[in-house]
Amino acid sequence: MEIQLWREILTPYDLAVKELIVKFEHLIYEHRSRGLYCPIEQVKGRVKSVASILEKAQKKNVPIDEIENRFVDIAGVRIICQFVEDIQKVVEIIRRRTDMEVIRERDYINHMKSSGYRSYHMIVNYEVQTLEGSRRIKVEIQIRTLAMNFWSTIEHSLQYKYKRNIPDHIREKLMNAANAIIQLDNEMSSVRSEIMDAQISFQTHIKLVSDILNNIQNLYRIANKREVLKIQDEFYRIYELGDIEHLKRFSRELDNIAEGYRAQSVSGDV
Ligand code: 0O2
Repeated sequence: MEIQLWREILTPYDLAVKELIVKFEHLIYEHRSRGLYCPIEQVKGRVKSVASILEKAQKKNVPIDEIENRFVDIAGVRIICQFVEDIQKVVEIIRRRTDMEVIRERDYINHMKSSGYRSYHMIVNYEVQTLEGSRRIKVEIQIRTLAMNFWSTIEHSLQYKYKRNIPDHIREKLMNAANAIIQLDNEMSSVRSEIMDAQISFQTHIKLVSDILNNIQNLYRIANKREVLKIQDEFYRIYELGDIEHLKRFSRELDNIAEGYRAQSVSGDV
């Protein structure tokens, strides 16, 4: 790695991170738009700063021109899940994908680091297209729960503050906090199905209402205004009842009405 060219060197890493974020966010979108629970809650990513690349190289005694070969986390993507069980689901999704090749996995969930750090790490090869042609980039994907991420963020800041020599009394508190996180994640797992049901029905409700409103809006263009106003009033009435099954029936009836109008307008066109 030539330091004076770091901007150019890091460009394909930046592209890999951006593409992967789009892909994982699209997975969230696909799940939600089908009313399915998504094991991914949030996706973030970053390209390691040149300062931290150099610091790590110095610490690990890696010559500058070997950095790109030896470091697997210049490009990093972090996937945050709600529940510990979701982590394995995400791991399986990544293993099945054909646009990334898993080359290494480290399970710090079942094998917590001595610091108290927990996360699942996967290193993948990911191909990007650049001006110079295609490049295979190594990306480190860290998968962890919201609670693990909270712990790790705090601990990372402390490592920075104490230049990686965190005093023992703070280490001890961090270890206690890491154990509390395990307990918190376990408690949350025990109500996972209830939380998942609540979230799915919330999303279904949002999608249903937006489908109905779209249908009503379209009807304004093709149907008799008095009839649309009647439909709208009926919608408000059913909406206020707060009964999802009632709303689903209304949505199906509305689909039929809209279909009828569309058929009429097509036969009128002929
Ligand atoms: P940063 O600043 O987050 O980028 P390798 O990456 O394989 O050459 P390493 O570093 O031993 O060797 O791999 P490991 O242990 O899998 O760690 C990779 C990354 O995991 C780290 O990158 C951190 O992001 C995270 N990590 C690992 N251990 C800890 C820990 O104890 N606390 C916290 N908060 N994060 C941890 P970097 O480059 O060390 O740091």
